[in-house]
Amino acid sequence: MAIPERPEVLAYVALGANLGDARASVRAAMQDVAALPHTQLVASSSLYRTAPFEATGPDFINAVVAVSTRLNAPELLLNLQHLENGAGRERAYRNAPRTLDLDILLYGEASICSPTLQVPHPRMWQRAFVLVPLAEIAPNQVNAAQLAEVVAQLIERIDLA
Ligand code: A4P
Ligand code: MG
Repeated sequence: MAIPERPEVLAYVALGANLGDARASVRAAMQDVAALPHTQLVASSSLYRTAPFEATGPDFINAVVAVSTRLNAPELLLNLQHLENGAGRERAYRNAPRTLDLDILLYGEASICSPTLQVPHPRMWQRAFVLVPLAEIAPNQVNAAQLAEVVAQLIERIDLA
C-alpha cells in the first residue's frame, strides 16, 4: 500500500559481503531491497569483486542499487538492518568480515547526521567498491576526479547488470 502523504525519494544503497556465498547473498539482497515495502527498484549495478579496504578477510562482492522509496531514511535503515540480520549478519567488530552489509549512500538530497545514521555515507568518497558501481548506474553522482582518487584500489566487474 502506498503512503500517499510522503514523497518518493531516490535513494542509493550499497551492498557488500565477504563470507559464505557472497555472490549469491548480494544477488538475493538486491531482490530483497527491491521488494521492501513502499519501494521500487530503479537500477542495479553489476556485481564487483573487490579487495578488502581497511578490512580483513576474503575479497568482497559489492554492488549498488537505486530505489525509489516512500520510506523515510530511518525506516529504510531499519528495513536494511532487518535484511542484514536475516542473512545471518553478526557484528563481531567494526569492519569484520560479513555475510551482508547494506549501507545507505544517498537519500535524495538529504543531509543526515544522527547517532545512528549519517547520509551521505561519510566514507563513500574514499571507496572504489562504492564509487565504481555507483558511477555505473548514476554517472551524474560521481565525477572523474572522485574516481581518480580511488583508482589504485582493486576492483573487478564480474557479473554484468
Ligand atoms: N550507520 C550510520 N550511517 C549509516 C548509513 N548511511 N547506512 C550506522 C547504514 N548504516 C549507517 O554499521 C554500524 C552502524 O552504522 C549501524 O548500526 C548504523 O546505525 P554496521 O553495518 O553494523 O557495521 P560496519 O559494517 O562495521 O560499519 P559500516 O559503517 O557499515 O562499515 P563501512 O565503513 O561501510 O565499512 N572493503 C570492500 N572491498 N568492500 C566492502 O564492502 N566494507 C567495509 C565496511 C570495509 N571494507 C570493505 C567493505
Ligand atoms: Mg553497514
